[in-house]
Amino acid sequence: MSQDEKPNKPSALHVRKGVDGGHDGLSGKRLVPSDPDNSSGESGKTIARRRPLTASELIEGILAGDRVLLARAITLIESGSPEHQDLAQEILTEVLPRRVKSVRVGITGVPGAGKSTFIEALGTGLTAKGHKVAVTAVDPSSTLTGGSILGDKTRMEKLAADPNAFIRPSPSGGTLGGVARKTRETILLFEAAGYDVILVETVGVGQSEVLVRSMVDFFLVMLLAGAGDELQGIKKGVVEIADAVLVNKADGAGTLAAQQARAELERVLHYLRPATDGWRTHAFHSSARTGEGVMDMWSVVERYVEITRQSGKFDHRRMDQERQWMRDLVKTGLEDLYKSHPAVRSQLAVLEEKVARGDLPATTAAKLLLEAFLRQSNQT
Ligand SMILES: Nc1nc2c(ncn2[C@@H]2O[C@H](COP(=O)(O)OP(=O)(O)O)[C@@H](O)[C@H]2O)c(=O)[nH]1
Ligand SMILES: [Mg+2]
Repeated sequence: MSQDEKPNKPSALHVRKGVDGGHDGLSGKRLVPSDPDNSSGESGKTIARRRPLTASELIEGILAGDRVLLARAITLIESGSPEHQDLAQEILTEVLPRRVKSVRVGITGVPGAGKSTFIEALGTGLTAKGHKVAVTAVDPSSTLTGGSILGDKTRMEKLAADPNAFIRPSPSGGTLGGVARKTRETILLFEAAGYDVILVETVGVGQSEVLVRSMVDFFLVMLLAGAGDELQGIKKGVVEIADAVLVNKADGAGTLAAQQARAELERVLHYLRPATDGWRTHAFHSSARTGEGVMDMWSVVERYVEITRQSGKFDHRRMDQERQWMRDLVKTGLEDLYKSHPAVRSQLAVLEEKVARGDLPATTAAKLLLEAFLRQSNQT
């Protein structure tokens, strides 16, 4: 984890070293003695730090909005240890029905589009309106590098110091699917801790966008004018999964170009099938730097939520997302079992080779492998 937290930044980062020494999104190990959101009473002191907490202590803490305990529970979710996983599942099961109603917004765009700056402006605007805002990210590069660049707090200094905001950088390590699993579960904990607006940032590189789309209610695609970026977004199909398209950096010398790009996108969107039934995707422009257009974007989200809640689409999508997620987990689990199965492993390479050479029909080989898998699975 290569976070560049300065040790003496304003306090309220509220995140601390994880229970297993794993990362919790920050390299700073400083505790925050006067955590304004903290109701556990002991969290500012070191006692809570090392002692493994029980599930019920964590559950109570999360439900009470204790940020320190929330951070620790997220660390459990991110941990690879089966023991931590069990504890995390116990916590999730317990808090699941006790979450607040939230709006989950995914925000994508190429690096440099201004996502973090936008989230800073939006997030502070929302906490000023009385919302509790949680921010996290899905960073596909973190699966390779083990470090996360998204959701870092360098561009979100005000928000990071806001007692009604909670920023958790992208989980790292493992497959993109693994990162997505952690992010999904983290979102559930955010909601249990009372965060009613969840912002999920991701970069525009294909697969991660589809993943984030599958865990949010509203999907915002940020584009830049010029650089053919608006066309890029269209070509990649990302605009097709957007509930709104936002041309950022509409300020100074960029104002006109942004307005033109917006108009151009609006024309294109007219011909696309909207990502959400009963909702028309429109293009907007903003300046995350000056704040212009940022809260207008939120009004669009609010309108969207109102319309889709009324039509039932909002709840339906959430239910579909949960179902689909479970199916994906089962599928991945089965695949893992299959691949690690001794009988399968002993034959796989040979059969694949035969199939590749045309010595054996793929169907026959697949049947043989599945039979080998089932035969021995049943014995154990
Ligand atoms: N002029 C201008 N610059 C911006 C705006 N939003 C972000 N930037 C700048 O663009 C760069 C990248 O912003 P960042 O938020 O880190 O983009 P991200 O990679 O999409 O998260 C930074 O230097 C920002 O200050 C904007 O609305 N107008
Ligand atoms: Mg960023």
